[in-house]
Formats: sequence, structure tokens, C-alpha cells
Amino acid sequence: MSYKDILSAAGLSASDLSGGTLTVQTPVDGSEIAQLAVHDVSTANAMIEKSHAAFLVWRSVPAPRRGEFVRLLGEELRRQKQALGALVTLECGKILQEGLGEVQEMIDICDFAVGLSRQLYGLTIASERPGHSMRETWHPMGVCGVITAFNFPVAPWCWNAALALVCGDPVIWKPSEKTPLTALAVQKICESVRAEFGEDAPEGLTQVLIGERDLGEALTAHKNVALISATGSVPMGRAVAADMSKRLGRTILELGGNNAMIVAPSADLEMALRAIVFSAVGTAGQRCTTLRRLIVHEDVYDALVPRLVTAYRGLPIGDPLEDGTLVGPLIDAQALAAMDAALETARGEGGTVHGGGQALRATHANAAYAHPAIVEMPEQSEIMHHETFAPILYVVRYRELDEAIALQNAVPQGLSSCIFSTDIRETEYFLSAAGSDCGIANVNIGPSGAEIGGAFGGEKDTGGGRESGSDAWKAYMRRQANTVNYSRELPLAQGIRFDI
Ligand code: UN1
Repeated sequence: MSYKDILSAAGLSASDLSGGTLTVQTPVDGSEIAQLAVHDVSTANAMIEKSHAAFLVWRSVPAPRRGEFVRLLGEELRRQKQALGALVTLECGKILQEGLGEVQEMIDICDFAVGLSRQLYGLTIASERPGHSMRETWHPMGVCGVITAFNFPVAPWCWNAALALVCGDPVIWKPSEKTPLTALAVQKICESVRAEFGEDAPEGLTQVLIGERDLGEALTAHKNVALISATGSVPMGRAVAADMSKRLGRTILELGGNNAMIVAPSADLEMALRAIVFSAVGTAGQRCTTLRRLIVHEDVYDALVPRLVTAYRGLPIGDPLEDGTLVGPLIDAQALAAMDAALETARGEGGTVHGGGQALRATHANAAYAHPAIVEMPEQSEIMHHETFAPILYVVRYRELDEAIALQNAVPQGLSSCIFSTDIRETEYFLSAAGSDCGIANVNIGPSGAEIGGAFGGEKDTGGGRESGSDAWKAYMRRQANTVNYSRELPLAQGIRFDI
């Protein structure tokens, strides 16, 4: 399929793709695939006003009916999975299997949200006063701004949007300027769903802002944006948090990860090997959940690490649209330069580097393909505390489990973590309060590839937000405590007397 065919199969016409100043290049070969028009701040403000007007309508549509909108969205995504998955691959460079997986993640969260639309449960609470009842109710919050990153151009929007929409909140999406086309394609799907749904879905229920940082700042500045959910770098998250805190707006932050795996002496090394390669190399090391640090018990180090180095050598690097490719390109030349620089620093800190360096130079000179790298480190040095968004896996040894857990927790980020062990004492300890300090802690699976049913997010520099499953929906609603007096008396709480 030509790039043109991929773009048009995803519903993007020639006029959508031209006439503007934002150049979109595919990381597959570095060629230009669009020149998009960008929005300015006054357009962003107008969109926010429109979204707020939509909120005033949408909040009163019954939640199960709002769920119907998300059901139709999920149905449409099912129909368009192949086309949208290919566009994800073309625009961000992840292999087609992972592009399709990302669309599947959208479908899954839509299914979850449809059920949720009939389960936005509050509480009934025992009142201390006779003839009184108490309850807790969840109401829609307001406009929800969603800022997303290039590496997962569509799924994180959907984790937020599917929940926000059933919770009664319109959504304004600011995608990465590196991956705006997938957002435009999804917005077209939303508009077709809105037409099918009927007139109680107001205009402006979902909107997309194309452009740079100033548009994100327009969202954080506007009092009518009740909530910002942002996925991306730690500096971006800090800026969003600072701006939102000025007006005490609500945030959900899903920022960097520096995820580790502990491989214990009792581990099934065959399973560990497969899990390591997928989670360190998948999406070319550009997931926030990518495995970046391997902490291996000294007794199994020699049985595992040389095999890993061999497995890395055989990895098929190439065009992510082609069957059989396991490693696609990095997003751009800057990412490749950051990878090279990190490997250089690691060498300076005593590391032995296997792999690394640019790949496919002869055939893809304008793209940023990299050989994934394994770096054996003498200890957990400075560079290992940083997240480099590239396929670099640092490896260190440990002797005692407590030491391994301390190493795993010693970095600023706290997103995902895992242990490979068949010793239940070790695995339960790893999951205990004294174990991993991350938002995600797994046993005998890698740190990446989470299902939508769990709450997704992490602690420390990862930002503390939770998206997707479990009760993450509560962040998209406002909680109201209600006390109802059905007696003929007016007793005060805490037994206070106040007679007039
Ligand atoms: C991200 O990289 O921003 O758990 C999200 C995973 C995916 C989501 C990653 N479900 O790897």
C-alpha cells in the first residue's frame, strides 16, 4: 500500500493534508506526508468556549445515553481498525502489529466505558442525625483537555476521552505536533459518530487543536478547562502542573518512566528472555513503559545476558509496515542523537555497549533507524537515572533481593516495574508496601503492554495520575456530598445547640 493509500483509507483527503505550515514527516523514510494548517491561540479560545457550551448540554444527557455515543465510537473503531492502525504506523513508526494493538486498546476502553456509563456509582452514608439521609453523587466536571505524545498517538486520547465522554465532559485534544494526522482521522470518526448519534450530542463535543506548545498553554490558562490530562515528558508535565495550580485546576499527569525488571535466581529464563526483548525493544524503546533497566541476580547473569545479546543481534530492523519487522525507526534524528549521546555517557561511566548506532543508513538515509543496545554496567550509574526515549537496556547485577528493590526504586520515575521469580516469598514481597514503589508492579510479565482494565499511571516524577480502568473515572467527575433532612426537626451536626 502506498502512503497515499494509507492516508486516504484513514479518511484523510488531499485538502486535509495541504495548505499549512506544519510539516508532517513519516519516520518510516523521512518523507513529507502533509503540510497542515495550525491553529492559533484565539481559535483555541473559541474552541474552548464551544466546548463549554457543549458541556452545558452534555452534562444533562443521561449517562447511559452518553455511553451509547462511546459504544458507536467503539463500533466505528472496530470497522476502521486496519486503516487507523496503518496510519498510526505511518505517522509514528511503530510496527503494524503495535499500530493495530493501539487501536485495539481504543476499542477495549470504549467497551469498558460503555459498561461504566451504567455504573457511575456513588455511596449512601449513615447520617448521625435522626430523619436524615446522606449520599455521595458524581457529577460531570466540565471541559477536559487531553495532551498526548507522539509514541502513542491515539490510545491515550481514547483512555481519557471514552471515560470523559461517559462522565459528561466534552474533550479538546492537543496531539503531539509530530503526530497530528492520526488525531485528525480520529476526529473525523467522532464527527461521523456524532451525526449517527442524533442531536443530543452537541457540536464541539470532541475537538482537535493542531499546533505547538502555545495551544497547550491556552488550555491550561482558560478557566473553562476543568481538567487537563497530559501524557509526555516530565518537563512538560511540570509546566502543565504549574500553570494549572495557579488557577487550582485539576490535572492527570502520565509522564516519564524508567522501568526495571528484577530477574531472580528461580526465574524461568526462557520466559524472561522473551519478555525482556518485547518490553525493551517494542515500539523501538519509545514506550513510557519500556524496560530500561535489567537487574539480574549474579547466579543467573551468565545464563541470561549473553543469550540476550545474541537475541538482539538477530532482531529484524526495518520498514514497520512490512510483515516480520520487529524494530521500526525512532521518531526523528534528534531521538537518534539522544540515543548516541546516552550510549557515549554510559561508556564513560564504565559500561560495555552491545549494539547501538544507526541502522539502514544505505537504504533509509533520511530516517532514524537504530540498532537496539544492551549496556552492561558495573553499577547503577548516573545515566541510568534518566529516561532516554530509545531502545537502550542497561544491565546490572545484584546479590540480595532488598538490594535489587532498592536499585529499582532509586530512580526519580515510578511508572512500571516487574520481577521474574517463581518463589512466592519473593514475588509477594516485591508487591508489598516494602517492595516496588511504582504505579504498576508485575510478576513474570514485562513492564510494558498493560491492559486497559487496571488504572494506568505512576508515582514520583511520573506524575501521580491514573487513567484508563479501575476507578480512574472519578478524576473526570466532581464529587458532591448530599445531606437530606426528611424530619420535622432541625438538629445540628456534632450536637451543637444554636437556639434562636
Ligand atoms: C505510553 O507509552 O505512553 O502499557 C503508554 C503499555 C501501553 C501504554 C503505553 N498499554 O505499554
